Amino acid sequence: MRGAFIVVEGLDRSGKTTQVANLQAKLESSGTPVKLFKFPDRTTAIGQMIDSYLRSQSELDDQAIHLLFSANRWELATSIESLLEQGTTVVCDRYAFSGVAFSAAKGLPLEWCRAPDSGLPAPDLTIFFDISPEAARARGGYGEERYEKEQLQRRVRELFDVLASEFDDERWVTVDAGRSKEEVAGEVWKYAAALVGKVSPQVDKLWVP
Ligand code: NYM
Repeated sequence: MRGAFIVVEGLDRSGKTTQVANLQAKLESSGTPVKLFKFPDRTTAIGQMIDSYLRSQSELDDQAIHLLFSANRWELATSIESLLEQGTTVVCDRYAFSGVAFSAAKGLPLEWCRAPDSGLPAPDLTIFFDISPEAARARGGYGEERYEKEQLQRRVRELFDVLASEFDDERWVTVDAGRSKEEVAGEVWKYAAALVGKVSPQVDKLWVP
């Protein structure tokens, strides 16, 4: 049985990273082999260019940074696919949905943004962490990196809604991330536990008609 591919998406400061670590620990203790990915993966050569851009240490055209974010996923796509085929569950902190939502929020056309990620391994389930931009700001930390501005986050949230509307309830679920860590963890676990061991043998391709 192949591994499940679970993506966690959401606005900045929605608590994704904490919950992804928690989910990894729970899967491991339930005996499910699991590997965590995080995009952008700032450790690769491409990832270092992205990191420098996000920390405003370099400037890039919107199109150029968009393509680097996508290339950063493609450079790990084969590893993700092989892990899934070997039976390892892959949990991913952000994926192509962040890629499209953040770049389209800056004004690039949505379909242009989607094209470079078309054909990546498709998640079996995307768990979207929904939080109002006001609540995210109240958690602290906004403003340290590019994109951490309330108006942009509002537009990103609308664009995530557009992307979500293309998936059925089996493939995309929304979690209210404004609640306590324990409540959110409980709901994430409910979705993950229902999926692991029940995925179809084939890994689908994202955004391929
Ligand atoms: N981001 C993330 C993008 O703009 N495009 C992408 O493809 C991805 C994966 O990078 N504000 C943005 C969203 C975040 C920022 O992410 C860094 P994180 O999870 O804070 O490291």
